Amino acid sequence: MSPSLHPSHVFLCFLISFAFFVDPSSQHLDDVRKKQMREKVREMFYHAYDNYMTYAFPHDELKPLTKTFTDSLSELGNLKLEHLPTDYNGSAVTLIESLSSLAIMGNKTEFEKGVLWLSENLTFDIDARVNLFECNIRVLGGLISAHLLAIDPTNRLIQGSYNNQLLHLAEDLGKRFLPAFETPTGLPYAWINFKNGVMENETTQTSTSGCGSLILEMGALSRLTGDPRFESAALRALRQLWRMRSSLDLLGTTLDVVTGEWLEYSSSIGAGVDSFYEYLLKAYILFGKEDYWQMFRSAYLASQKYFRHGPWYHEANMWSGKPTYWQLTSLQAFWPGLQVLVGDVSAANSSHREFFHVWEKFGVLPERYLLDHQMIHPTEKYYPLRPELAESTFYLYQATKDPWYLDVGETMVKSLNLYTKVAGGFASVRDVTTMQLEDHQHSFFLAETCKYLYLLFDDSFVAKRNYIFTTEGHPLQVMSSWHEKLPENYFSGNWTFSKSGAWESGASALSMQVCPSIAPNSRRPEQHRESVCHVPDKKMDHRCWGNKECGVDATSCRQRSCSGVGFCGLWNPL
Ligand code: DMJ
Repeated sequence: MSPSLHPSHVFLCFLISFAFFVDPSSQHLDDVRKKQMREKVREMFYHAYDNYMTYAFPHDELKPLTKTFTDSLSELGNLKLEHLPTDYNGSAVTLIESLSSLAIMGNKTEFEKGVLWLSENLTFDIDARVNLFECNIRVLGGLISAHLLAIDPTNRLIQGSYNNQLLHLAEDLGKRFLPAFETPTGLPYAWINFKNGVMENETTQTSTSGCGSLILEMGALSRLTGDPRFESAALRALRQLWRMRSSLDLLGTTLDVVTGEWLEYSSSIGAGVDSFYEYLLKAYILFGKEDYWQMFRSAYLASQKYFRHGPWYHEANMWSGKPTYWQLTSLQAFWPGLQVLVGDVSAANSSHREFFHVWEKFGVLPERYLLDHQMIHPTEKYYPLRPELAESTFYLYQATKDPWYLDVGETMVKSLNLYTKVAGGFASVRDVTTMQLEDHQHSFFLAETCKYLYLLFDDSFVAKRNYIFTTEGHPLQVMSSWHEKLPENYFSGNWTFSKSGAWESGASALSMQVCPSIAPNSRRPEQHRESVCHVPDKKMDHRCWGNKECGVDATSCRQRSCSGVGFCGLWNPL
């Protein structure tokens, strides 16, 4: 068994304290509900998957309204039609993205069929210009993760023989990425042509996440193939990016890969930067290098200092730290999930609640919401079936086992079915104020949105093994052989120390003492830890006859009471 710092282990710290309050009858109700919800999510996944396979495969993504396909994905930004050979049939991106979800849902037949098809048909020897970041997280990540799942004997996903075909494809793809890194700075071009490398007059502009979120996939590829070039290229780029930070430990959003100059100074945890933070922490978990932790620690502390405003995160100028834009973006909703991984559950909970309020207000999460005007952005009103809120809900439920997160998941499943399900799959929402739809089912709906909702209601997959999930939701197993050195310490203050060398079979973050302290923070007594105090109401619908049937509020830790009309709530004045 490999040692790990897997999320579900970090979560154990919280489960232990919460377990004392769980009433067996409500536990049973939760279990029944979880099974029902899991089946609803499974249906959603197959509705999206089957329609893709029927109407779009082997092209990249499904257009669910017209039941056609697209290879010129606006998000993937790749495979512009004018660059495609006439016999081009797509790279089956949605199939690649679905493999790990199929594995998690236990569909061995479809997983094996997909692997075989890709082994025999997928080729990258095409004259196509692709976005490096998108291709890395979707295609390279999808292939590597599926390869790891295929060779894991506990899953028994492949009945016949498997000869590392997915790894060979991944290696071929990785080699095609390498020319992008041949710049004076080592920062990769955002676009690369599979066949011809970097094209003439290619744009030199890229984003922080574009060159700072490659290390998981490329690092894993190096570990699996023994070819160090992939990891070295990604690491060199990451180090260069980190050198370019301001004295406040902030990074801008866009930059020039040739001159190494920042083009956009506004800094945030959202679009253009998001997965840069995510990959620092996850690279540390996967590869155990102290470097990653040091970078993450500084970057995380700076984000809390300069972006955080109560539960919200605004943008700030990387040089001055002064706020720039007061906006909530849908992509930011991954942040609470990341905070759970570092053990900052209380902060995660309060931000997550705000994101969910916005979801409830509109029915889904709009792309951009103006915090200073409390209104939706006039042009970015869309919801392209993004996964981030589901992702954070899954992490928070793992951390707390608070059934409230199951309610959140249920609400999301209902909204997705109500507003976005059509006969031909699931369609993106063009305008959340009218719920007008758009003819696009992004592959991340299968790779992430459905996966995280499924895992929320059935986490048996993560209970078996220690995984981290890439930014595209593809699981990578945490293995001791990939670790170089264990960390000696974490955040000072409310973080405890790990005992080096304490890895053992089934070792967890709890047994290694790397969890944040669960005792109330004596220096900041006003900060309550959500769910350490939480006692659910007796009835799931919160109805009551008397105060005894009401629990303790998860966020404020205040005793709830029964109102005159029979509902538990925070009715007593402070
Ligand atoms: C996904 O492709 C990845 O999660 C990426 O990091 C940014 N967001 C999209 C889905 O919203």
